[in-house]
Amino acid sequence: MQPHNRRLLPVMILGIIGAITITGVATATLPSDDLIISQKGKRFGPGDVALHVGEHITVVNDDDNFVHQANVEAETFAFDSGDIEPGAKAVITFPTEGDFTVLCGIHPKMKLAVHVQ
Ligand SMILES: [Cu+2]
Repeated sequence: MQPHNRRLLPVMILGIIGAITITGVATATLPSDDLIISQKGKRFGPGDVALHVGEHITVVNDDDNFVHQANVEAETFAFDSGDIEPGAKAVITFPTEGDFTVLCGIHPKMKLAVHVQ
């Protein structure tokens, strides 16, 4: 490999990562069985789900009086729904395998375990 090609390598890697990211967003719009997660009673229901890479969950705030959130903070990706008002929902796509915890930033006891393989 010639010296000027080596300098291109980081750029190429960034390009590949960018392409993967764009693909991840695109798959979120593909129709698939919707896995609905309730937030009623200030708890995620069910509290434990298993997915394949690229699949998503739909978190629905079906509580009448509470604003919730659905946040993921992991090494491989992060998601922040912001406030989910009663009746609103957030869709979270999981682009990598691993075990993740979805949290509500408002109610620390709300936890959803997501196993992605
Ligand atoms: Cu909450």
